[in-house]
Amino acid sequence: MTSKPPSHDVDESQLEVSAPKQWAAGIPGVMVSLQRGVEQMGVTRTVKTLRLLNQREGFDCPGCAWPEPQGHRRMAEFCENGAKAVAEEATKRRVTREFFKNHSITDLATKSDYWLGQQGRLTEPMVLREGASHYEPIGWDEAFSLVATELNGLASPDEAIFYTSGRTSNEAAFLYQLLVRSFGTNNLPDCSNMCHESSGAALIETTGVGKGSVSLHDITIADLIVVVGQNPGTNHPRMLSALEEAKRNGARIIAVNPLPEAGLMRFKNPQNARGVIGRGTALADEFCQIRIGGDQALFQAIGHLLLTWGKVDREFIDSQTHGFEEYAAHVRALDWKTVEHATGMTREQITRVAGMFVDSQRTIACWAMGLTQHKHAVPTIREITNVMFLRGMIGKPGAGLCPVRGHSNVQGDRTMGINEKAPAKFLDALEAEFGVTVPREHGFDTVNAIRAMRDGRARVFFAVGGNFVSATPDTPVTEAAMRSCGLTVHVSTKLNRSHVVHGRTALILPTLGRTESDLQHSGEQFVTVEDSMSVVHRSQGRLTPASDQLLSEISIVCRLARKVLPDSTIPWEEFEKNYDLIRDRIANVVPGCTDYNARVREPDGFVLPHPPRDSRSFPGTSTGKANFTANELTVLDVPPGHLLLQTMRSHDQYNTTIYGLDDRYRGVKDGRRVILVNPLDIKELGVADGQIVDLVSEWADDPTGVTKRRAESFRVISYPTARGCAASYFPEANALIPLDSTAETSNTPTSKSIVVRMETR
Ligand SMILES: Nc1nc2c(c(=O)[nH]1)N[C@H]1C(S)=C(S)[C@@H](COP(=O)(O)OP(=O)(O)OC[C@H]3O[C@@H](n4cnc5c(=O)[nH]c(N)nc54)[C@H](O)[C@@H]3O)O[C@H]1N2
Ligand SMILES: Nc1nc2c(c(=O)[nH]1)N[C@H]1C(S)=C(S)[C@@H](COP(=O)(O)OP(=O)(O)OC[C@H]3O[C@@H](n4cnc5c(=O)[nH]c(N)nc54)[C@H](O)[C@@H]3O)O[C@H]1N2
Ligand code: SF4
Ligand SMILES: [Mo]
Repeated sequence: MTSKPPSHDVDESQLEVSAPKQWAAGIPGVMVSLQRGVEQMGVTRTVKTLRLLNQREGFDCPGCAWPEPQGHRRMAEFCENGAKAVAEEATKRRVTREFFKNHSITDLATKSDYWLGQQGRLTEPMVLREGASHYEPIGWDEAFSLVATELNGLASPDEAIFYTSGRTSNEAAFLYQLLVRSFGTNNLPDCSNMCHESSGAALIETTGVGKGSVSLHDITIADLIVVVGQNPGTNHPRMLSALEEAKRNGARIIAVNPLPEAGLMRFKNPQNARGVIGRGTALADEFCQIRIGGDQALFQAIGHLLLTWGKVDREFIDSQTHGFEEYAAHVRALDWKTVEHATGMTREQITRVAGMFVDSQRTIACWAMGLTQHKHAVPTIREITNVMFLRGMIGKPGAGLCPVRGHSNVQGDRTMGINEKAPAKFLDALEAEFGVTVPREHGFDTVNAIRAMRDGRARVFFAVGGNFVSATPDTPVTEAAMRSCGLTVHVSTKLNRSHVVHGRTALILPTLGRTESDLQHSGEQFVTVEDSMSVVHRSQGRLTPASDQLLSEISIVCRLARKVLPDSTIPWEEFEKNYDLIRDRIANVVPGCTDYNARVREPDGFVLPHPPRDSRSFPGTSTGKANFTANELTVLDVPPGHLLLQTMRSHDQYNTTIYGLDDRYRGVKDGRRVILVNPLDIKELGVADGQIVDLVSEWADDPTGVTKRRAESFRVISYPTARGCAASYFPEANALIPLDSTAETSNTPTSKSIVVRMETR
């Protein structure tokens, strides 16, 4: 096996298609994780690294935000995709100054994110000076001075944008927002704006807390688990182990998805005999093949039936909720024809599903991007909370709301204040603790940040992690926005497209990853993270860093702060030397973090408070009760000749990081430019399976007057998706998503519902 990165970019002509799989994981999963590990890290390093993954004394998986079990941990407490995430970071491949000498920026700009990522870890700070053709090395000190000069030369701090992706540790995130706010702006967009922002918005309004209300243990003791708009087999693979345990304890599972995802159907757990040699465990008892965007209608209909049957928890409704009458009046007037049209499901199946809610004393609703990235995402999630409130399914064992988070620390970053609209109470506490004055006007979220750059209202873009230009919508618009900046800066581990679509001057600041040891003045440091179920715990890398020139994200923030804010009285230098000092401050500022240093040192860390979960109380809502809401039903209609396209992840990618070119469970091999279409739609639309088409998106309401967006050369694949609905991979299809097409309230791009047409080439 070789550790040489691919020298060619993706050749889509090699693409092969086979039938979608009926089950997930099993032995192929184990084989792939080992193979990827050895390719990138060699045998010894693979063994050493995987032994520490998700262990108490080791590091938190840089993959998704699924929690680790409390108490006993298995030797291998990770999944195939966790192993891939680690291999990607702990790779032995290196991007050196010679690499940048050999590749001009024009050359690099023609490469795919796959090729760029496969070149290996970044090893030293690099600068692309104004008008230069190549990145060249720059010392750390000079790099920080350059950023400080540019920032302090702006007409207003609001002309700078400070993005965060969700891998940043709590400590780094806390100091980063402190720096940004001390500098004078709330322009703190993050990946959450494109992800679970809709969940946060809906849950804060209805429950008072923008986070999920269940623990991992709750999942295993539930009677009924509804998995809506989520593909756990690929994106949260260890969730399948929890679902398996729940099934063994007698739970039933409803899967709601336009695609029959293998991981929702059957799980072969490689850690037990039944999974290795047997047929594994069947998961979904009921598969609802819903039309894209039909979930709001489905949950309104379930609410309607529960009310009609009188199968509601009167005691909970009377004592703990607000707005019931208005909600009840609204859903009583349900029109079944509209529901059947919106969902593509039969009344009979919806009735059966509602019956399963009635039969269950402990229900959990899980969801992810299939719900959050639509125009009506927030009302859709509010509709789920309505149904759960009707049955009293919150704040008791085995029941509750479970938005399953994406990035491993995206929830922690929010808790630490990475939020363009941080609550006033948080800002008050920050001011009191540090004796600073911070701005109060809301900053730019992701979409507004792009608009500001596009319109010349923002001139400096600084990112801790992520791949902004590939992850965001309307690729040509976003790229032009980035290019219009005076300075773009990326704190990164790996090369990506955001480094090669740059401002007048550009900096790459290479940083330590989760797997690597972090040695500071007071000794080896650890950091802390929060998972999707509000558990805060330690993470400590042990590997020798990819290069001796790397700085931790915390060092980068502290050193930059000293240059940008030379008169600051905040002890940045001390914070860098000893991360305990940062945690002492987190304890004083962040709600629920009292005694932080001691509690994160407990073997399993600690759980942040959550009143609805802990005491069935709702002090955080406007009414002090759980709020029912009456939501106008949205139905996504497409004109004849068009499809509703969702953009999703393959099994071989982590967002814009492409691990490989296969989507094993869906039967796609060696290529990514595909559109999955129902065979009946293929026929009706006059194209053929295997044909290459251009995708054209048409958005009639575009305020900028652009009506057509195009993504070229996608192969049509006949696939059992819901009628009228199609699927392509993100980020290849992002050019089709209009910047201004966003969710109401949360402003999240509508990445899961774009009206497209296939145009024959
Ligand atoms: N290996 C791996 N793990 C990851 C990631 C990764 O890229 N790779 N990304 C991480 C991140 S940041 C996130 S946010 C999560 C994302 O986790 P997911 O939300 O599972 O990711 P997506 O691939 O976007 O899948 C969305 C699912 O919703 C379905 N869907 C689409 N539209 C609708 C709809 O209208 N209704 C319903 N009911 N379903 C719909 C799709 O068919 C698909 O199964 O995963 C995290 N974990
Ligand atoms: N069309 C479409 N667009 C989408 C989505 C979709 O479903 N469809 N999903 C959206 C979602 S849910 C999300 S979360 C966003 C993701 O958006 P981002 O978070 O911006 O993107 P990632 O691809 O996760 O970022 C990858 C880069 O992070 C850097 N990195 C990795 N590890 C570290 C680290 O430890 N430290 C630092 N400093 N850098 C690191 C590497 O350089 C890598 O290239 O994309 C969104 N975009
Ligand atoms: S489920 Fe998520 S966090 Fe757990 S090992 Fe897999 S990728 Fe990592
Ligand atoms: Mo995400």
